[in-house]
Amino acid sequence: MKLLLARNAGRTPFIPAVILLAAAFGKIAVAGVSSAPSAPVVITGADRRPALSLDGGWASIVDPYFSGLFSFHHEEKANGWFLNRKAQPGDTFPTEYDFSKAPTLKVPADWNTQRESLLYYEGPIWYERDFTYQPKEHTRVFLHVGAANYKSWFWVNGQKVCEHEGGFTSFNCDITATVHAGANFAVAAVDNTRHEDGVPTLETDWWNYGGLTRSVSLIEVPDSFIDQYDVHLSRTEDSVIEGWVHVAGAENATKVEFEIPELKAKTAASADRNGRFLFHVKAEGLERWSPDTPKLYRVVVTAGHDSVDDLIGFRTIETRGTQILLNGKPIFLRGISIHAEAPYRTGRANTDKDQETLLGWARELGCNFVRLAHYPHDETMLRAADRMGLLVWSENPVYWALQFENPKVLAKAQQQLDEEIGTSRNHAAIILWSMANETPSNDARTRFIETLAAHARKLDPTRLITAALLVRAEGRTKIIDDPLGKALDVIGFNEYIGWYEQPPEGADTTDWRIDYQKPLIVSEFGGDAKAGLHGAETDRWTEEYQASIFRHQIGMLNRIPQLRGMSPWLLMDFRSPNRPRVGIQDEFNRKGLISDQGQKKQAFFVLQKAYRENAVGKPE
Ligand code: GCB
Repeated sequence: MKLLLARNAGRTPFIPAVILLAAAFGKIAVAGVSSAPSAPVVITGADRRPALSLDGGWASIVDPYFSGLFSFHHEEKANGWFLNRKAQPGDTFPTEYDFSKAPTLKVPADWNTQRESLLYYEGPIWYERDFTYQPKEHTRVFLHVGAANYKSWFWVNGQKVCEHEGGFTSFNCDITATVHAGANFAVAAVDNTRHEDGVPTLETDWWNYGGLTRSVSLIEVPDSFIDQYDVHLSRTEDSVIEGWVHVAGAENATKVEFEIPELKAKTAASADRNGRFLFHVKAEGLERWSPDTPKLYRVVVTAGHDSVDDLIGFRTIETRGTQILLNGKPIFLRGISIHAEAPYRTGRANTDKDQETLLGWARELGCNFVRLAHYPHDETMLRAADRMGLLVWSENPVYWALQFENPKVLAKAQQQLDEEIGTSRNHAAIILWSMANETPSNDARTRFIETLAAHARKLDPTRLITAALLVRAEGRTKIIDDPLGKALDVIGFNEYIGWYEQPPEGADTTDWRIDYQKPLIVSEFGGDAKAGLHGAETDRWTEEYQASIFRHQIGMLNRIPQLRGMSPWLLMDFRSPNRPRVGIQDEFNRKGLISDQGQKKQAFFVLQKAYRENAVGKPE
């Protein structure tokens, strides 16, 4: 699209047919020549900004061939038939793309679970919604998109404002120049087509939910505003809070202030010429955040006319030899893996209630830790984890076999990491950034993920870097020696003894050789069971069989001295097209300890007992 805009500079402006048609049918007035859209911006604490919600019903047009954007010779519409015809006054106009007649889709939500005909849909869908707005002086307006899977394009009043790739991170499009007083309209095209050079790529084991899956809003900030800030507890100095604030469009010597009113901690100085303000402030009497005391403080950052008010907890996380230290003390991570699948209704989880249900179950299980697989989860999930005291493993979607040789794919993974860390860096709950899941061991892969790990460390040196590795075997011995381990602080590994290999008792005679003197987390183990299906312990797919896997696994894992955590696969059943077994899976991965309808399976209680009685793992 960008290319095309450039090619057509000075000629008819590029405006997709759907927008012209919306205009033609009385919904809109088409704006003039579109200026080149700017790249989306990362904003920390966007959910703490005053906002005009654009959630609710959006008119929707399903466009499997993307004919709204491409002509019959698959060229961008700038020179296409629709636009040329439209350009001639008096022409009648085909009415295919008429938003005023289109049915609505709910936002935020995946489209797949909203309409039966869209359950398997992979392709583009157009969204349109009207809104009224009153511009204010010296105010910038961003269209904030919580997530749009996988590629998305946005226009406001007929002008393109941005495009984005990556389905699980939030981004912000500057619409200051396009929004006007009174009636406005926004159009989005969202395309969940899978791509070989995508992140993730063609193969995943989850449903490819498409759409504006997270909240959309308009957020207002002053001309010069705080786009990103990092606030954390010092690892080296007692009760010292440090970090930085970045002011976008800062004028020389913009005054920046950082304050935690409850602790009477305050500091102020001028931002440097790059708009950066580094701070370091004593916070006597600070209560540390932990799973037992998830204390959050109101933090106020002010820069010139801008001010943002956040809720932040303070804790440290580090490793010492094979230990993980939370607030300086060894901890064992009693965890569970979670997909962003909504309890009871399926589809994408994105409400406070969804997240509280999922994390409430994790708490009930006895967890102090959750692995949020396999992509960054919604901001509402991270806020809930902060509130409820659950430590988080946050993961980018480098899943299975990407095109590791392709520099464009690396750039996409880095961009998603920038967005993940840029938006989530102040959540006390997050202790681990995970770079990848089950990637094939080869040089290109190792270089790719080492580059990501170095990038993540640069963005955030205060957290630990991990990845879920694959394991190899020599006879009865399982070996963890993937060269990627060198780049990690904490080694994650997945294994499925009792399900994809051997009966559950296979775990009893398995030995482990770990080639890294680093803390170890078993990031996945488990097996499928259909809730309510009973039988002998040897009968696959039954609750008894799954419970047996958990019993034998726990026995085996207790024999690995450096094990410091676990996040079995997984809390709740989730949709996956890879799971077609009729009557059992019915396109759900059934490795949940809880069904998608909330029924707890026997294995839930096996793990709960082990966690509650501290019968698994040792912190040191
Ligand atoms: C894995 C993957 C996870 C799958 C799981 C399974 O190793 O990491 O995404 O869903 O196995 O159920 O096979």
